[in-house]
Amino acid sequence: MSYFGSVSTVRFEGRQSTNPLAFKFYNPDQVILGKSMREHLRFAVAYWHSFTGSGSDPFGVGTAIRGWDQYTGMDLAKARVEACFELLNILDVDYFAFHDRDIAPEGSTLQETNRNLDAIVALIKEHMQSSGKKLLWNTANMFTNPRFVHGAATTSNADVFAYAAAQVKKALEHGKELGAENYVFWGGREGYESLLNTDLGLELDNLARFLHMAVDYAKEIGFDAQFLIEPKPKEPSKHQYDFDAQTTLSFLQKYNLLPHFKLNIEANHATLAGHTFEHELRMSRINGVLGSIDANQGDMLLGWDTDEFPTDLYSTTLAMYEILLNEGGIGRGGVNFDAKVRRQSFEPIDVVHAHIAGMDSFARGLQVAAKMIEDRVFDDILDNRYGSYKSGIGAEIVSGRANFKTLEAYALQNNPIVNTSGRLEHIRNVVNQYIINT
Ligand code: XUL
Ligand code: CO
Repeated sequence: MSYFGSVSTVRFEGRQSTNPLAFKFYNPDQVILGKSMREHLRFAVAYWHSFTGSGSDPFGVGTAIRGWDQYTGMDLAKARVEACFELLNILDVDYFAFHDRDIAPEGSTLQETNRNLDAIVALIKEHMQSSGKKLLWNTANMFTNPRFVHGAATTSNADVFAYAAAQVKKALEHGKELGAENYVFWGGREGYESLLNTDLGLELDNLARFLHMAVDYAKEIGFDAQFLIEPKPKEPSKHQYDFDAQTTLSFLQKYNLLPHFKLNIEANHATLAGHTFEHELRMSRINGVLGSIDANQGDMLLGWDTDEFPTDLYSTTLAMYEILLNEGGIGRGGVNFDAKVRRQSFEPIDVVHAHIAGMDSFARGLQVAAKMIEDRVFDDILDNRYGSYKSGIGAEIVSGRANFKTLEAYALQNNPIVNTSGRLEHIRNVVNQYIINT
């Protein structure tokens, strides 16, 4: 059974190609700064958008035409596995990512739910073994079921906390079984609506307790995936606890969780937090916690998480710049397309086009960012701009020799102060030139 028609594997044809089913920039074997594009980018397909999502929105039912929708229950779950591995082959993508509830239906008890999951995990494992495809990360969906109405690890109901723990325990076991390279925590319901009925301190302490238990259990069963937290400021919760990279860093630090976690930075979550994608990536990078990315883009005219496939070259270039400068690059992480086709793009082939667009946009971003690094574009800009710290009073400050008295003595005789231009418009011009000419 073919779910994507007679599409053969998408290949690199170069920037002049007019074949809609070819890569124009993503050439998996092209070596850039000592590593192939495939190794730099480690693309992943997101199960929930490409195989479980239907194109529904709050005002309308799903529009997506998907061959697997002829099935229900476990047959549907099995058909989705087939579809997933078919798409990975078509795109020549090595990785995928899923939530437990994406891959198998919930039963009427936790026992039955776990049995369903075990069966599909076994099927996925067979497909992974025969295809060589790998699991970038798995996670537990603790936001869809009504039991999580008050949260999961931050719920007001201890019975729900226990259920969530059982769910993550199982997910960690499945992650180990499938050799997941990372494990993600995204807390859609870990937040609150109103302080009028919320014990903020207890909820945050419980979240930390929960994460420590997960760390301990992974260690106990020998699951050595990198743990990732995926910050998001809002939606579905009004105030989400993992608001952005900086907030999450201070939470991890306060609760002694920093050694065990890195961050999974998502572009649209960054913009919802009032930041750029590159801000969140830089904040993570300079603090040594940039672990992986969820690649998508938001719509600046809309205030919610639209999860569009990334096509903005300016953003992918600056994102790849951060990843290239990150120690070890993307490391065990990857570029996971947490992105969905628009509701009007309802044919299966649209999913293929969407991934080609995203992959080419990141490949192009990688090429441009690498060239800017080779040419030391931003190094020179920063060396110039912060040159005053290289000698004299600036060198005293950064070496720790200065204090308020020595600085006052300096300031009293240093008159007038001279500032130089930041040259921002010129710099934007240079970035545009690199995007166009590289
Ligand atoms: C939601 C989101 C999630 C996480 C995994 O905005 O990004 O799909 O990536 O739970
Ligand atoms: Co995400």
